[in-house]
Amino acid sequence: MNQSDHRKALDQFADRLAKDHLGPLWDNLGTMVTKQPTHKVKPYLWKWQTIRNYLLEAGPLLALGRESERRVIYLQNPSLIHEGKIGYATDTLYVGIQLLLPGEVAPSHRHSQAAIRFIIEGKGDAFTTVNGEKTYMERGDLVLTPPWTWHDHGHEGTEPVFWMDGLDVGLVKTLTGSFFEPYHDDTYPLNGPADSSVARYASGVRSISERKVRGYPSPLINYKWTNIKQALEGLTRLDADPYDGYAIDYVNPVTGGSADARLGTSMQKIAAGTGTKAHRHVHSACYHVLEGEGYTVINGEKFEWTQGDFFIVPPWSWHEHHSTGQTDVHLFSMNDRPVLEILGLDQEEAYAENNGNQFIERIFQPE
Ligand code: 1HN
Repeated sequence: MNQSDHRKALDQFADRLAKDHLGPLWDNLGTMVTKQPTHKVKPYLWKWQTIRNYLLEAGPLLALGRESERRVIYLQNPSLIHEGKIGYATDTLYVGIQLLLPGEVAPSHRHSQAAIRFIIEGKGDAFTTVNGEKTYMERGDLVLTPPWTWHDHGHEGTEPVFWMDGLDVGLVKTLTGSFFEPYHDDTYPLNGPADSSVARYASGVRSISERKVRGYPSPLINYKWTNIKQALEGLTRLDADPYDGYAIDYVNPVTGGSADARLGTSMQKIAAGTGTKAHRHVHSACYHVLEGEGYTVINGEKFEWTQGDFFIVPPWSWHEHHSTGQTDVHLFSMNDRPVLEILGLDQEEAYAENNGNQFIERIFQPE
């Protein structure tokens, strides 16, 4: 048989297999097992003022209740809207921005997705309760809602409160693990004074009353910005990480592992006028600019940001951060690293060329 007859015979054989719902691995191995991670997630950037204005418009338009439990506008990555599917921020991660107005109640429910909140505007008079612990939310705080915990939000103050919601919606959907249950009442009963876990754990130590607490989920539900900022200041006496600047992971104070077992959370400080070298890793990340201005180069594309903006670093993508303003930059980010690490799938690589910095080939333009 010559080569083309041979190919024809193999193709005809594959057609016969397909009729019996079978496939030849010799034609498909390279698609199934790629040499490096492949995906459709593109980086994207959303401006804070756009999101904030839409939310304020949605304020009087949407009353909260059991019909519409949360006033949230989510980041819809344009590269992920296909085949009629809702696009999230990445394949695994979902990010929404929530507005709660004075006096409102976002009713209690629970779900199997892990959730975190990062407070963008708030003076400590709106709150979340998590399984009966009420915690007041201020700008810069990270609040945990571990999977299957009852949670509702309320507001005792006078100004609108905005926060970032991060959930592992895509991951849980892929793993077919989604469960949701509304609570029979708007609010879940309180089981003690407000912010008791902050009182017991906030300095990385624990109150002796907590000796019997086991590690899951994290007993601390609010990582106060004042404490995190102080921790970052402490780090500046040491060398900065070449790829992340001065950076911390939020951790569970009992286990030392990720604060939420599935959603990774970090805060990094890029000192005024400095920048990092580029690297890439398998885990993907959603960034929120808490303060400062600068840009991130992702696979040769420059994403310029200022306070409040959101951007995506897709899996296995070169990225580096640069501060351009007079003040230090603080970047909050959420990622899927804990899950990839548990599965032994995370990898990291440093950018070797050009002394570790990418050449800028394009400037990001919104689609
Ligand atoms: C959720 O429960 C909240 O509790 C916010 O505030 C956003 C997005 C998807 C699924 C559940 C909340 C959510 C969510």
